[in-house]
Amino acid sequence: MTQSPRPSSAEIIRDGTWWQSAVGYQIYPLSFADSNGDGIGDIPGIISKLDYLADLGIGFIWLSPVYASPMVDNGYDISDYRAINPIFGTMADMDRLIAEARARQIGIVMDLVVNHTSDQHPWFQAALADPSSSFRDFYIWRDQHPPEGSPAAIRSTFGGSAWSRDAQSGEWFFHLFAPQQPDLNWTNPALRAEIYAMMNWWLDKGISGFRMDVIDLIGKQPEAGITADGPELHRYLQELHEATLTGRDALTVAEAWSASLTNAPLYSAPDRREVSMVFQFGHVTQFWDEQLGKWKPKPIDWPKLKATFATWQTALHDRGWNSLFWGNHDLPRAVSRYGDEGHFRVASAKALATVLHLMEGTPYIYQGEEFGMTNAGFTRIDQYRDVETLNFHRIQLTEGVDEEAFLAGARANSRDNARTPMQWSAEEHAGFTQGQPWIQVNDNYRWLNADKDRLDPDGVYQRYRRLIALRREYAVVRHGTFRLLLPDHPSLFVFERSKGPDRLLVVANMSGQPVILPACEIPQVEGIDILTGRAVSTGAGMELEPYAAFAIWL
Ligand code: TEU
Ligand code: CA
Repeated sequence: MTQSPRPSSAEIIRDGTWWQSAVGYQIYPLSFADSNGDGIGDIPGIISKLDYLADLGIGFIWLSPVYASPMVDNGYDISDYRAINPIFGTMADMDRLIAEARARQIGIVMDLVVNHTSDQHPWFQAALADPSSSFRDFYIWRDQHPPEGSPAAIRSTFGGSAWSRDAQSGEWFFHLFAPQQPDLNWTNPALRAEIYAMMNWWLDKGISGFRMDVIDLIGKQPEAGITADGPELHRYLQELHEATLTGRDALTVAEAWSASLTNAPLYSAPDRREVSMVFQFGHVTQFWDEQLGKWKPKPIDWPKLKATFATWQTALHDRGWNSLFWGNHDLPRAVSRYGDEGHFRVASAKALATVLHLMEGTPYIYQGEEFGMTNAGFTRIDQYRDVETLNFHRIQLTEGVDEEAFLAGARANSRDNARTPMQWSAEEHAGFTQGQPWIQVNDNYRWLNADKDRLDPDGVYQRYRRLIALRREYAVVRHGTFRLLLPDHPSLFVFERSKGPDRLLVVANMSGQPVILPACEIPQVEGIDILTGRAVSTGAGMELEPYAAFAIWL
């Protein structure tokens, strides 16, 4: 048995880029903080919470879309890339947000939605008004609906055909999402030039980067049945980088549902000049049903989940860069999906944070995750607002799925689970708004809120705060190699990070049962848990409480 020593690594960050030591925080503006009582979160609301975020210690905000939009898909349908949606505020508010965030050393990362626009965008309006206009070719058209079964007969992510008819010209346009979100034609160099000019315009305003919405779809070739990962994808990304990012210290994160162990390094390899990192979804989709997908989730299988993380950790070490996340605005709440939202809510939220934040990569926190917010718990379809959920409700009921079965799937995986308002306090509407919230607040806000959790030294928020600080403090957390121990254990998540002489052991019980530490593989140490400062021991036969999680120097 050894007394665990402090590592030799320096406190000052000398390695890597700024985003390799920073933690991101995603804000879904509709549901974050409402400043004017209309029930809708807004930019002044975000500004009022910057001190909260600075205290948490985050390095940048990923801001979901605030651009002008008819809000068919909550802003992922943009009608003007250079204007702010009035429900969120003004361009002056946006400039103030950028400046106020920067004053607190927080960068703003904008959502870049350039796979498609809104059908209300002037480009699409011009394309509709005059089929001979140069804007017609900014979008994707064909004369006829493709015959069923042919390669071009692609389905939309939100249900139904990906082709819709323009009544005036009789031609069909392509949309991988809602019909109100026509896909842009990236084969057109004039379109690409417009996008790059717009990106430079935002970067010149002082933002710190972009989260690139479904960017793996821009190389699509619908006629060949190719959507994700098309042959031109990486050429476009390299061109985009050259035209916008060269000479800037910006962060780019590519949302890529198609990212695989083989193609992920193509995006984020330092010498390829594409993006800083990808969001890959291996740990998400591995627990979806083969037929019904997210609407029929499988239970989490920890050995499989650990294997996925371990493979990605190893695959991208020195060859790319991982992004790390449990949730976002499209996914269920982390603690509800991977932990226990009931009896062990606090412990399991902390265990999830611990294992994720002590891996290599840039971690992202989704608003409310930092104090353990749970799924919406909606029981009726009229409580939902999300276009995807409402569409699939209609479609699946027509196909014979029964209402209760659909609602059970939605309760587990609807995007609205993450979109209920931030629970700031025990005040009415959780302190989110003085008015009527656009979507129902989770009933549990009276006892589950930021104010309450923050006061608890053993709460979820303080654990996140500590983990964020540790990433800045220790090079081994940022850049250490990863080694999974006990890969087959059904509930223990144990791994070692090492860099030079520094070795950190992370141990977590991801179950609601006490677990006895097995003798094999785990080194025997007694020492101080770097998360809590309390004494811990990893001796064989030691009992770990449900969802216990600690980290100790070897
Ligand atoms: O999401 C991509 C996407 O494909 C999701 O819609 C996802 O597949 C779905 O939730 C799984 O059922 C991005 C944005 O994050 C999402 O909010 C947008 O709706 C979508 O793109 C279109 O812009
Ligand atoms: Ca408002």
